[in-house]
Amino acid sequence: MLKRFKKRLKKSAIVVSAALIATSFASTVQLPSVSANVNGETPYQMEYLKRGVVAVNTDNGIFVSWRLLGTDSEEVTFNVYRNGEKINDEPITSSTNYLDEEGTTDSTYSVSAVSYGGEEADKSKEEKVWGGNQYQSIPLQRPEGGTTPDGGEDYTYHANDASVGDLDGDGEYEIILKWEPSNAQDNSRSGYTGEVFIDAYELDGTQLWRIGLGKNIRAGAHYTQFLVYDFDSDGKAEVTLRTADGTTDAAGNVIGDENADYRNDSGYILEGPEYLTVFEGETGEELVTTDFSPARGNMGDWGGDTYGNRGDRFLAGGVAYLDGQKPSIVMTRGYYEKTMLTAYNFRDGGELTKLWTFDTDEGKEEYEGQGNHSLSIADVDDDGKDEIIFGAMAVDDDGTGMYSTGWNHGDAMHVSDLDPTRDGMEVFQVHEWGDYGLSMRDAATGEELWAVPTGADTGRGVSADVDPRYPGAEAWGSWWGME
Ligand SMILES: [Ca+2]
Ligand SMILES: [Ca+2]
Ligand SMILES: [Ca+2]
Ligand SMILES: [Ca+2]
Repeated sequence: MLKRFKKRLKKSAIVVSAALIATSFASTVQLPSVSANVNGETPYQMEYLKRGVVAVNTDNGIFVSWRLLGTDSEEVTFNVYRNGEKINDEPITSSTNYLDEEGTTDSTYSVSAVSYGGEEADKSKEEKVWGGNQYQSIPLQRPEGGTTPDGGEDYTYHANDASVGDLDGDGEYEIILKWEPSNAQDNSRSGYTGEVFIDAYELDGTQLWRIGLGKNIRAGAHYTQFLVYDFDSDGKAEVTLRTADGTTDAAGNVIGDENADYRNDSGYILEGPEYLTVFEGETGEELVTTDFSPARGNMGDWGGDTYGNRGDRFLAGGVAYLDGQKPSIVMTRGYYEKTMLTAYNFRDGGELTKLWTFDTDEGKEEYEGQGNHSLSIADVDDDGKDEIIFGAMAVDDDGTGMYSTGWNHGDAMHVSDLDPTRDGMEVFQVHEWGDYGLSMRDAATGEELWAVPTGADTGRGVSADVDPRYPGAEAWGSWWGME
């Protein structure tokens, strides 16, 4: 199949997109095993989440959907209630949704699970139908705009990246949102930027708090990422990110030197301390701050520039169960050349403990230039501990290099059991330069399964099961400028 695909590529003058690669994949995606949990052998910390019932209006009635929980038995069935009255004749056995053709937008819905012959005592709370549309509008509190110090350029704010977590431990998610100023800059472009803010909201739009990152954190897509997770296992999620002198928590406490201003004449911040702070999710208050790792060091060491185009590219990389039991924090810096990752724990005692740092300058040159703008966390060698799949390379749970394919950086990647006919997981990735534009590999070993040379920056790509005629996932990518 791949050979045929390659042949077709060579013949075509321009392939813009949607090169659907039909593969010999089999069967459907497996749900995580829940039986171990039911038997009391919970292998790792899980989020405590409620059923999450959502009801939306459709042309055919009210569509109700809800969560399957990791603690549900494999035999679990469900009952759906409209205005307090059960509406399903038979228990719902094969899905976590229900279309109520008799429902109206004034109806309310709740769901209960039935396990081991008994209905759970605690039915979900009554949920209203989402408006007349199939989405929920959540009001936000937009920060006031401002003016930059270099000649008075005005800027405004727009909602940017968001994450979710249960900040207050009630089993329902809150939304954590980054506000980006209109003068945010890519690392490659100079210029002062407005301050970056992080907000938290209840799902009804109630604002919980706001953190201001201050003038020593530049605004742009690659400077501020954040993790939201319950890192200390108390049932409530924390928020952690890179901070600097002048960052102000939601209670008004200033981290570091509130008067420091490390911006240079081009608006870049290339000196001054950098911190890693854990904020309490419920209040937005600083819990602990430590020196940020991976540290900046000499900007020139990160590759071919000294203004941070390579050395100031971060990922608040991921939440990884590095010990197989509890979550750890993974932060990264650099991916075009020099590449570093650091893992921390935030656990009992409220301290941030550094576990390890991976540094390509320590004899790992083959890992340089392999990382993506994002990463995936997965237990690819099936030892119960998570690995970090960072673009074309992988780092083991203990911070040692697992492999580097050498196929180079790319913008998009998917890690899953994409080919169920093979043991374990596979990685599909697109690449910006090098031998391949698209590649599929064994996630644990990096072994090439198939790859497609495109001769071009292959900027976008996806792998997912979009066509039931072919088992497993399909994969496709897009690029310009084919020979
Ligand atoms: Ca909550
Ligand atoms: Ca917590
Ligand atoms: Ca593993
Ligand atoms: Ca597989």
